[in-house]
Amino acid sequence: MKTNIDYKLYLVTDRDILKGRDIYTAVEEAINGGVTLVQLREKNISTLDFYNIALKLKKITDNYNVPLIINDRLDVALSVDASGVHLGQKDMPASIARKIIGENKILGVSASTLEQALKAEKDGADYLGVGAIFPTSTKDDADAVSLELLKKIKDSVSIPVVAIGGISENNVGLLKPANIDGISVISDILGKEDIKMASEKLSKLINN
Ligand code: TZP
Ligand code: MG
Repeated sequence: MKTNIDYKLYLVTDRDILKGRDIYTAVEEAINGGVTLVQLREKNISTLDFYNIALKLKKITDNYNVPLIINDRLDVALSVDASGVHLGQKDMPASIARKIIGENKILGVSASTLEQALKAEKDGADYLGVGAIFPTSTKDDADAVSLELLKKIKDSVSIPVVAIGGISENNVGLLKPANIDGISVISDILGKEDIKMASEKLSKLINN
């Protein structure tokens, strides 16, 4: 069920950035530091590996009552009974995904223009991931979104808006005027030596 989802500190996983550290321990530390939502994002992986990682990660997120969202793969999301799925602009169309996953699963959509944001909302998205709001080296094909556009998107839709891309403890304050619902972070949490402390820092900054 998707009641009262807290989008404030949304962790997206990336095993490359973990440099061999265990993804399950990393996510658990991040949750202990204040992460409110987790997205499992895997690229170049077999379906079986993706499924197994998702299944194991869900046991951890369930322990903390933190929703688990699966990037791109509706089948993986449904097979482990994840809380939802996150789709990019080149993934399954949101309207079709909504039909497949039903009303009770969370549907997130990436948007980097106002048109994409409005369409995603119309197609049934529960929230938007908007970015890249700052330069990032984590996703090499990310479109840039200005702070002005982020604010415009937030003001134009009624679903929650989460900013993503290059967000760190050093620049998160710049997002304040956009009045968004949360931030989505990879490297400023999973790239840090102390993952729990990194999430605590971000959590404090967004809850201050
Ligand atoms: N989508 C837009 S930017 C991005 C994704 C997945 C990468 C965000 O990673 P980081 O390390 O927080 O910049
Ligand atoms: Mg995708």
